[in-house]
Amino acid sequence: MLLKGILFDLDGVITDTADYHLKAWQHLANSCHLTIDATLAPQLKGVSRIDAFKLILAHNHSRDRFSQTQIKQLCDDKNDYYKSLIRNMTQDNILPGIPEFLISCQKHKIKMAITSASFNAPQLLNSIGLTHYFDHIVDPATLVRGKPDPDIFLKGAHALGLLPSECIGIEDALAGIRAINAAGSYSVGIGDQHTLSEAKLVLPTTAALSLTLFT
Ligand code: B16
Ligand code: MG
Repeated sequence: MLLKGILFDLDGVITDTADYHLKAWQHLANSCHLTIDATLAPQLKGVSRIDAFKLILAHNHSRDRFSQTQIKQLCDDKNDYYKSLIRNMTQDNILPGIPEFLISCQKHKIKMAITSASFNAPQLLNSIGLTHYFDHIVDPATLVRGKPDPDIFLKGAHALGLLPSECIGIEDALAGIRAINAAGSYSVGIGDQHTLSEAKLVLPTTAALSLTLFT
């Protein structure tokens, strides 16, 4: 494959915010007497806010406990808490090796897009000063279906003017790896080899990212 584009997940790939999402879900779950155990926690990664809350409800056998209006309000509450956690984000929240990797990609004229499910992505990227590296940020509001559906990665490649097969996707969540594979891009997982075994390549941390792996 001649690599022409990279489709980056944000939370857990560029920033350490995956833990902040989980913290905000834990906070909401506690207030509703719901539990999030070690099996459920990784399943919440990468999926949209509403889908994550539905997973929490299903896991607690509480699918019908709240009305649609209440669900929307509780998701807003989670987002308010999450936003309070990321209010003071700085460059210190960028994961190891990411600035060097972005500089190297830019030098080699590789196009880059953000393919994050998060509505907070543009603001977060601004806070950490990385917006200028990216040619496009896919707007999650335009998605028909969230990860693991390939939609977000297909839109990312298209916005870069590339075929999905000319891109790699980098993800920390299984839902994201499945979406990349379904889009027809080369999937790179960041994290646990066992959890992300469906990825074409798994790296333990972002510090291991290097263009030499893909050329
Ligand atoms: P928000 P990513 C995802 O971001 C997170 O992994 C996931 O935990 C979160 O539910 C989702 O964004 C939506 O985020 O509530 O901020 O709109 O991993 O796709 O960058
Ligand atoms: Mg992620």
